[in-house]
Amino acid sequence: MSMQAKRRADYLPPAFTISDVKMDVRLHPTATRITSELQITRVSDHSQHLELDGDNLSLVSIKLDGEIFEDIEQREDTLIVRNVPDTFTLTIVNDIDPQNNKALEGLYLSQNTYCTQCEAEGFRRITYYLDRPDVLATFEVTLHGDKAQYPTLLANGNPVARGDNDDGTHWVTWQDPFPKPSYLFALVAGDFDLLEDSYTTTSGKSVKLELYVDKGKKSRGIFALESLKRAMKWDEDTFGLEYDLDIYMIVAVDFFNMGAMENKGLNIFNSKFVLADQRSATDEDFFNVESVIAHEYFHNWTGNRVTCRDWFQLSLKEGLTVFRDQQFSADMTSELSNRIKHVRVMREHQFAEDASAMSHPIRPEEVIEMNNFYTVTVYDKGAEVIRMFHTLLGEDGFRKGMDEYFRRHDGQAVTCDDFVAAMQTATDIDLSHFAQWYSQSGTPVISLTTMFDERKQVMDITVAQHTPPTADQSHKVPLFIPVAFDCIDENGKHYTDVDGKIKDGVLLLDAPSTTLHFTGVESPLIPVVLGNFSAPAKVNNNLSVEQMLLVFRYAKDAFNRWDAMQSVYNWCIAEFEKGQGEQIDDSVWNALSDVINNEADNHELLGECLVIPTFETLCQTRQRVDPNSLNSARSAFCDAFSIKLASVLKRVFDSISTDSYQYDQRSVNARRCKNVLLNHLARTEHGDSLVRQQYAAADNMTDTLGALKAAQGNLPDAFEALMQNFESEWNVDPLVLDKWFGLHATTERDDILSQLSLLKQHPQFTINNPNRVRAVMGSFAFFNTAGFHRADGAGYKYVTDYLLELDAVNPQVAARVVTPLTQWQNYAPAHQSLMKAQLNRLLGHKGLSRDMFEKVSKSLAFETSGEHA
Ligand code: B3K
Ligand code: ZN
Repeated sequence: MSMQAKRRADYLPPAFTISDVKMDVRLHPTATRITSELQITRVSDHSQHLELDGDNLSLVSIKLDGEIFEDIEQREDTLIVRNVPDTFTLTIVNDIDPQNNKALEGLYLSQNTYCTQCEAEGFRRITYYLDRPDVLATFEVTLHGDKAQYPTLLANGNPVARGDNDDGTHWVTWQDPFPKPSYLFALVAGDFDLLEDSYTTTSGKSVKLELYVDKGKKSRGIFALESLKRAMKWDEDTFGLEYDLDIYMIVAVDFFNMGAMENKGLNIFNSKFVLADQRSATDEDFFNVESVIAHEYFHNWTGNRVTCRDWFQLSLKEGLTVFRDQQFSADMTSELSNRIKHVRVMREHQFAEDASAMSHPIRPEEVIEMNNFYTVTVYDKGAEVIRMFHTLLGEDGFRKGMDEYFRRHDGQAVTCDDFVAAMQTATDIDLSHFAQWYSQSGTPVISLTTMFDERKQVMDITVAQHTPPTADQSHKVPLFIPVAFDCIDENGKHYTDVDGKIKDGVLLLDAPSTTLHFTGVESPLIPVVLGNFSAPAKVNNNLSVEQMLLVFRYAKDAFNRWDAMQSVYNWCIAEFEKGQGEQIDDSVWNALSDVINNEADNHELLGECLVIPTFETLCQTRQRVDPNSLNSARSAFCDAFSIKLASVLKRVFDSISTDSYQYDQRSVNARRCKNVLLNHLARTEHGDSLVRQQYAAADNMTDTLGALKAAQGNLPDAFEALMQNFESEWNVDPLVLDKWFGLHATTERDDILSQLSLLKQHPQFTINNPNRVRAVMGSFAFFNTAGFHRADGAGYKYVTDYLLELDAVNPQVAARVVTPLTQWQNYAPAHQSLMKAQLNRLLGHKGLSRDMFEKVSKSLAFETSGEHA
């Protein structure tokens, strides 16, 4: 197994290409036979041999233009076919073992369903191929399988023929007329319930919609199918993009490494992102189903019709498609809560990635294992970069740019530079400086300094940017940053600068710093920056807590208002860290009480504003954190908050009536607000009865889970009793039971490690199912601060022991769960050495996967200087 890094700079076009593929697949649990007939043409002028990728395949035979061909050499990951002509047909027969494929890449058999996952480099585990995204071919696939066991046989494209054999098997042939890279290949065989529907595009084309779910789960698929139709309509209305095949299929499976996969015409989904009904799914689950369904659908244009030239360009399709799904979700639900959701992801996870050894630009330069680069940076920061294009070009300019992108590149495999060029040509706006966002990693910090001259009534505000060095890049350049900029005085009057550097509320910062001048100023102005999170940056604004509260009161931008409250909480928690929590002035508590009173009817904003920043978010504004003292300070603040504000919290809680369950934005906001309030009230004398009442009365999973979360950590007896009740109700339904696994794994208790061991012995737990592993070990490592960061290091060791086991089964999932351990640089020296000791154990392990090797070795090689984030 090669541990060598590949570099973006070393890209070479392929020496051969494949135009058409004819595949025949005879399904068998341990010996599935693949016959693939490839039409190959030499595209370079030199006389290279043909080198095909292949991984874990048993080669049976190989023919060139129908004749047995023996001038070949099998190496570890490649098959070299020597002295081939310029154009020829290669017929390869090989066997694979789906049943023992626990890594869930390539073709695997789980719970009596065959399915595939080929992105990024899984097709080479099915057959020998040029497994790279810049080789595009049409596919015709014939599947053969036992008819009783696998009545459904699916592949990409349209079904063109089918038949039965005498031996109890049947076969179906599928044709996909759109040339595609191998990573979009898919097949499925199983026995499902089917939901059927249809959709007529604006231009009148009728598309069959099919959703395949586990037997008995049909009613839980209805929402996903409705979401799909909304996404199809939205993409036509917003971008003029229609679906292209006659049929669109989605299959939900229980064993899946990620959320879902956009295979052409045949999406495969983790059932977590398909199945939802009122009883079993929370409002958040419904939201996620709709957004993932849309995301995969939107890939049909941004990803499939126009694909990536090489994997370094991943953000070309992912950043853009995440942006598209975010815009869709905002239109379907609410702009504000969507924006806050995404900013939380950026602050909790992406900023942490930037500060870690895995730091990389949205277009990475160097990769050992591609699966490690499906990151919050490529996806979420990538989407923020597209959002900045949208800000710079405006709605119409952005649409023109997208039209130009499709006009130029439909049917091609292209680069991020091609995308920028299309945007630039269509709008005639120079994007060359802006494009540095593709190559520079790290989180820029925007700092504000003010100078007020009371006599002249003028004020200067200097806005400076600085990007601290990152693990992968020590030298940084100033970026082109759209900084939404507002300015208020203590009476809430808004000001703009005299030179007009702020245009339409946005300052385009393209230099290390710039100074804005304000006149007619009677009292110091308060800068209100980065409205709607106009750029993926941190802000150093040095506001006093009084000023933050004024921002909440007067800012026009709702995001800024929410953010101001987050800063107030951050400031309060810092006081508790210093041991001065008790001294927080009554005026602050009174102001918080006013906020709650005044916004009592605005359930959306209040619900968001009452969420105290998470431990992970707080870490991003602190250095060398002692996890236990920060966690305790946060908790002490939460106690003080709920006790001091108990009566107003209770009054607003009582004022929110939630009628019988509806999934619409008004009810979602009300439930959300109510559950956030319950969480605070759980720390008060009302806690026990309120939580038990809500659990008993709940007619939906949002309120059930809301009650459990409120009880967790605050009301141990109620928690224990309600969790038992929940388990007996949902024991038969592992997807729902994952919520219960996750709650147990994130509960702070002294015996948490023995609790984890019990969870791992639970009849529904299996190391082979990524959802279960994420629910137990992922939740613990990512979110159980007290348990994972135990001062004796036992939490780190527990996770490491498990990772050693998991890595041998499913390296991709193991390499995800190891992330918190690799972020040792966030913590105090004592924790750093305990964490590194476990990373060293991992690195010393014989047979460590490439996935783990890359993350662990980078993390251990990372030397931090004071300046690193
Ligand atoms: N493109 C897939 C992700 C594939 C991950 C491979 N390890 C899902 C998505 O982003 O839509
Ligand atoms: Zn995607």
